[in-house]
Amino acid sequence: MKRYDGIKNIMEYVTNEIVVANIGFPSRELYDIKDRNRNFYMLGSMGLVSSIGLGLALSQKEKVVVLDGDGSTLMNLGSLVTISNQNPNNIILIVIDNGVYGSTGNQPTYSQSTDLLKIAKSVGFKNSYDFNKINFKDILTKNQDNSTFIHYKTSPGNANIGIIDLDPESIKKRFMNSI
Ligand SMILES: Cc1ncc(C[n+]2csc(CCOP(=O)(O)OP(=O)(O)O)c2C)c(N)n1
Repeated sequence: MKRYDGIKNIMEYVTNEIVVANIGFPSRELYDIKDRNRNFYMLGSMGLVSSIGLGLALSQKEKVVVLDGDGSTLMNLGSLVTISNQNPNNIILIVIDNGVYGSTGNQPTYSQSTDLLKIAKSVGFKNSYDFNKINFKDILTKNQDNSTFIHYKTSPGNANIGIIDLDPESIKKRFMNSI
């Protein structure tokens, strides 16, 4: 199963939650699967989607689902430490781990030998799960006591889809107006 189907499985249960997606194909695939005002397509900063998600989670009450990549998570591992220590109970950080920098040509990342779920547990995430071993709908819809980290292993590969047909300013404006 590739990232596209992983995002589909996640979005099947998303209703009113905020969704923040990583740069490149994760954002493009989310746009193709379920575009909504409450999606923030992060177009620029690899590694920072979890930090943006944390800021949103801390500044308002709604649930924030973050779709990150393994390469980007590895680029900003410090963010995991910050999130687990701030511990807002309304963030669900999902790392879609395809083992490669998929958006730039499938170069392998160190997630092939470094276990991101173990890292999340070891920096203090009390709720840290393998997507395939949980009922995601339950995690998403029930109130949690702590921040949630979900590791979602997929195969490499990008969907054959178009680009996001919105300019960055519109993405930001409609997102801000929706929350
Ligand atoms: C600081 C920085 N370095 C490099 C890039 C170029 N870049 C954009 S997406 C990407 C790959 C992201 O890989 P990953 O986080 O594993 O997600 P995937 O595309 O595999 O879903 C790279 C290298 C960038 N945008 N920012």
